[in-house]
Amino acid sequence: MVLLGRYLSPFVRRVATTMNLYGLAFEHRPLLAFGDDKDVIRQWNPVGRVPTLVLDDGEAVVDSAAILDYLDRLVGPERALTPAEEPDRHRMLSLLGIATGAVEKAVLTVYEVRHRPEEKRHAPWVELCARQARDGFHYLEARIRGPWMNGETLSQADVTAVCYWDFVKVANPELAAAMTCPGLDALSERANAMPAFADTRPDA
Ligand SMILES: N[C@@H](CCC(=O)N[C@@H](CS)C(=O)NCC(=O)O)C(=O)O
Repeated sequence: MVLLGRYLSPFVRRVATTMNLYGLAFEHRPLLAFGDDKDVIRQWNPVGRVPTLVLDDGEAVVDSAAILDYLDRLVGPERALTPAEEPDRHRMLSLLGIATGAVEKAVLTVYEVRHRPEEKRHAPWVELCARQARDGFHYLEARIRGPWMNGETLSQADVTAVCYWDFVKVANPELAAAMTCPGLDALSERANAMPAFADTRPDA
């Protein structure tokens, strides 16, 4: 399998980290979803976005949630980091949805600076995105129930929360500093001590 996209992308990183935790071998191609690389990604994904996972038969799986679901089915319910059974499953998927909403809003604050000239930025829109990101990460912060998000056992909630939180700290440090999430900081430190996370650091 070949994973397209840089680890600075929180969506790529959560896929790569999950593959590491599952012990699944893959080739990593750190393509940027902008510029010339986008045309390379378009060979497998018409919208040129990452992560895109190219399977051994050349078929591509697109969107990190779809890729995680594919990987979970590959390793089976006993090893999957997202529970297969209800009610745990919808609770986990809902938490992941909130986390993804929060980081998507943080990504927009970064795109605003990187891709829009200063005179064309709309401050109320940026502030709204920052607020949604803050509210989402504060929700995650309040949901930590032990050494890991769900208590004693590492789950997809930890992989996703850590990859997303680390992204904000690297890509928009001012936004991260304004949030104050000591629980997520501690979670990140614990997770990044593990090779599965350390090997995918966004700032590497
Ligand atoms: N919902 C998608 C989001 C993926 C995404 O936003 N990827 C960004 C990189 S962080 C991207 O490809 N941006 C380029 C673009 O949207 O054209 C997922 O979870 O995989």
